[in-house]
Amino acid sequence: MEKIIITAAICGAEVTKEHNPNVPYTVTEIAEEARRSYEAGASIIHLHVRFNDGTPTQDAVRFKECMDAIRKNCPAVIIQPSTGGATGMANDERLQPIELSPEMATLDCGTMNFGEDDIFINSISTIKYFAQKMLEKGIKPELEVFDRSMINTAMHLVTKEYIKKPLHFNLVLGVKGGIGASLAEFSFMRESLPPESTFTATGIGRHQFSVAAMAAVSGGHIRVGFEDNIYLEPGVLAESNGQLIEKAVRIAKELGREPATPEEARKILKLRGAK
Ligand code: KMH
Ligand code: ZN
Repeated sequence: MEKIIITAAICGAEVTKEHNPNVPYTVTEIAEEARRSYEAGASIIHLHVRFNDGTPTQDAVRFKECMDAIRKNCPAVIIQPSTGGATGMANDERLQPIELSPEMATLDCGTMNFGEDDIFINSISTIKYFAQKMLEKGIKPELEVFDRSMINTAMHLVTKEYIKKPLHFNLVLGVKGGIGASLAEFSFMRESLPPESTFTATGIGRHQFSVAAMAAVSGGHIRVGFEDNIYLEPGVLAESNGQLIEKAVRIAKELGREPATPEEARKILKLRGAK
C-alpha cells in the first residue's frame, strides 16, 4: 500500500497549558514540538502560533519566526499554516501566513458551531477569497471539511475554478458542531470524496486513534497532535506531540503502511516543491 503521510497538529488555537502543560506556546517550544513530531515520523506540521502567554495569533512576523525555527530543527518538513486561526478572527487577519508563500495551507470549507459557544465563520465568498489568494501564490489548499455539506462547497469552488484538481481533503470528525467520528460517518465522508482526491482524517479527542486506523486501512493519511487531542490513552496526558505521532506510526505500520518522508509526501500531494 502507498506510504502514509502523518501530519502533526502541534498546537492549535484552542487547547492550552491548563489542559496539558506540554502544549507549546513560545517559538522555541513550537520548534521543539515540531522536531519531536518529525523525528517520530511526521512529514507535515500543521501550524498555528501563539504569543508567549498562549494567545493565538495569525501575525505574519510571529509565523515567520516559528517557521524559521522549525526549518532550523527539521529543514525537510512541510509546514502547513492554518488560515482558520481562532474563531472570531477577521478574514485578513487569518490570511496573514499566506504572505510567507508556504507550500500548503488550510482552506476551511464552511460555517459551523465550533464547540459550545463559538461559531466558525466561513461564508462562500470568504472561502473563494482565501482560495483565490492561494491559487495566485501556488499554495496547495488542504480542504478542511467538518461535515458532508462542506464537500459540496469545495466542489462548487472547483467548478468555479477557485480550486484546482487534484484535491486534498482533511476529514475532521468529532468537533462539537460537526459530523461525528463513527465508522459509518467516516465511511460516508470518505465515499463522498471525488475520485482521485487524496485525504487525511482527523479524529477529535478520544476519537484520534480510531479515526487514524480507519484512514490507514482505507488508503488515507493521518493527522494527530495536541490541537485535536491531548491524551496518549484514556486519562494519561501525552508528554509531547512526538508520543502521539509514535502511536500513529505504530498503528499505521501494523496495518501495512510505512510513514512517508516529506519528499514522498510532496510527491503524493503534488506540491509545488515535489521532485
Ligand atoms: N481553530 C479552528 C477554529 C484550520 O486550522 O484551518 C479552526 C482550525 C482549522 O483550526
Ligand atoms: Zn488548525
